[in-house]
Amino acid sequence: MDVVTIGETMVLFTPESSPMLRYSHSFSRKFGGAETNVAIGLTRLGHRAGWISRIGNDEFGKALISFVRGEGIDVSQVKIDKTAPTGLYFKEVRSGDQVKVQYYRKGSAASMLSPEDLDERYIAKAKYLHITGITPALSESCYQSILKAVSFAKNNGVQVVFDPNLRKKLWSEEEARKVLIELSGLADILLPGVDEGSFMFGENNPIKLGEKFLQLGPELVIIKVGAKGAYYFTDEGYGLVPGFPLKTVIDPVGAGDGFAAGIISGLLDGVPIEKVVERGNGMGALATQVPGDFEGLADRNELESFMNRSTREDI
Ligand code: KDG
Repeated sequence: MDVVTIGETMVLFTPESSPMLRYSHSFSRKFGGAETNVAIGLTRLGHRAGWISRIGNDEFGKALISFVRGEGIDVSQVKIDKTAPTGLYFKEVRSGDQVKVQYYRKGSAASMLSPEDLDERYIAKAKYLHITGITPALSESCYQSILKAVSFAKNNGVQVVFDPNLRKKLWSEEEARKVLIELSGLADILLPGVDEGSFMFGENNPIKLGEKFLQLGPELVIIKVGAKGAYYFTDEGYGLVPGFPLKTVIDPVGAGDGFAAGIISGLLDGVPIEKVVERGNGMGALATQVPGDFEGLADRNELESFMNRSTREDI
């Protein structure tokens, strides 16, 4: 196993007969969840990924697990919760940058995940443990599960990759800030957006943020600055890797997950840091070109040909 991830995947409905949730009377059924989006990106790039979660003992749970399994992800650590339902969410994208999401996930099966669900031997087999700030927001037992998974990773020399993925709809700002800073300090590799950094520290300058994050403990910090690309920071210095210019953004949801998949893939392949970040930028950019949270994630050939184009404006 290359990467193990933990979190909730939901059934996603997007409006069909009107772009607005309020007026649409028909919906497409899809799936979405930051952690499986990352796992899908990784399997498309040829890596092996496993997912830890709970799903409901319902039709949506069955559809969801078949789908994730079909993407080549190991689902042996996904438990079926007998009492709680699979979470749902609805997403409206009016134009590339105007997105509204409505969750129906309170008390969901995934929010029942508890530390007893985790098998240390399973996490120990991975090279990276990927976690996000969404899972600890779901419930106290999810928060405890994340702490436990991190301690299993640390006991076994598995590197922890943390993407803060701030979701203000899920918890209070105070709680979010406290836990996101705590988990940033436990990570080996940290992937915040500049907006998340400013939420955590009240600082908008990416260079100053990079220094603050490094002081918390991670050995590699990569700060996303939207279309401009991303800055990387290590003890040896920092640099900006420019993003790929795009003519349009069709659906920005999942771009950060594509980015994370590209970064972890580059690290697994041992390429130089600039190439790691470039791969993250490429996967993140491609995720925005197709409706859906992960549908645009590329395989290696698609990614290579996108990154090697002399002009990328024509995508
Ligand atoms: O990063 C994309 C995710 O936000 C999306 O797939 C759904 O996991 C999700 C969430 O909690 O919003």
